[in-house]
Amino acid sequence: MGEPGKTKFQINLRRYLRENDENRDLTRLICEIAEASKYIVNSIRTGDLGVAGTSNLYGEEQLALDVLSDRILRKRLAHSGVVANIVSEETNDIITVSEECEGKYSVAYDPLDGSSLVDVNLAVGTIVSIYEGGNLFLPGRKQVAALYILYGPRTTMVLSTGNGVHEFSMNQLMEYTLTRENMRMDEKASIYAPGGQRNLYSKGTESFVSDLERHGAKLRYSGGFVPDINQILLKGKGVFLYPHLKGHPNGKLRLLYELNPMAFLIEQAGGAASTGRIPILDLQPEGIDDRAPVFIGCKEDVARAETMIAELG
Ligand code: AFP
Repeated sequence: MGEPGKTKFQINLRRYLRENDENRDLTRLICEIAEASKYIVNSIRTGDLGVAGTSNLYGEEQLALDVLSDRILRKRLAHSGVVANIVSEETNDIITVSEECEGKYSVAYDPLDGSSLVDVNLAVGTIVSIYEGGNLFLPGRKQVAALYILYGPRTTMVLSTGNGVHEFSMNQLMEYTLTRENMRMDEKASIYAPGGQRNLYSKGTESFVSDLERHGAKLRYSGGFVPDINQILLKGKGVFLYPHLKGHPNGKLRLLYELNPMAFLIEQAGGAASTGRIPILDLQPEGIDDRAPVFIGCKEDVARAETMIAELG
């Protein structure tokens, strides 16, 4: 399949999805998100870092880039013709695009996760979770697709539609072409990314991290969920945690548009994602601002975290 002389790893995103018989409307939705990312990456590279003056649901000051990225993504989704409902980290409630949900998709996204890192020139990303129909409050296991776009030295999209996890890289024509196919996690971590204040860790989490260090795992933490997860996935040997903390039993990360999409991708790569007690993808969302603790990465390490938390809390 494919043009003679054109290796599989030059195939662009739309052609890859088509050659893998993906649903045409889902392909259209994913390609619209890819298109939006071109404008987001340009706004990051050249955009105004000034403060927008408004604040989001969490009371966090919205940087102009947050607001701009949200607007870019939302506009393309709203005009795609295949979207029913939208939830964004930057807005306070569900945005209804179409009352007719049959045959359409609903999307939860964080348009610029880690935006506070842009003004110190660290990598940030867009995270997207996609469901069939109009209901965004389904367990993450019901996602039909999840992706993130990492705005780093290279701009890459990591995507799964339930048939493995693949990386596409933006080329000089700003087109995404396949660069890694069917990425797989190893069983054991050699790096770990410990979010949250260590002095607020429970005994179980503290014991888990000490055990990682005893086994020689190295700390790799940037403060950006997308680059930190991307490093763990591409190296295949890592675990990220933003655990339950004293005073913050649900940790910090949001379920709908941070944890569910990343858990879907990592499970598709043979890894695991847990609250420390149950799989992230089995959680029943209650509201758009749901948060949960998370241990995500190599299966063996996530299982060991669950054991230690069961024993020590
Ligand atoms: P922002 O999007 O508000 O910058 O938060 C980013 C984030 O949600 C996630 O990307 C990081 O993993 C996490 O916060 C880092 O949190 P800490 O700053 O508490 O380590």
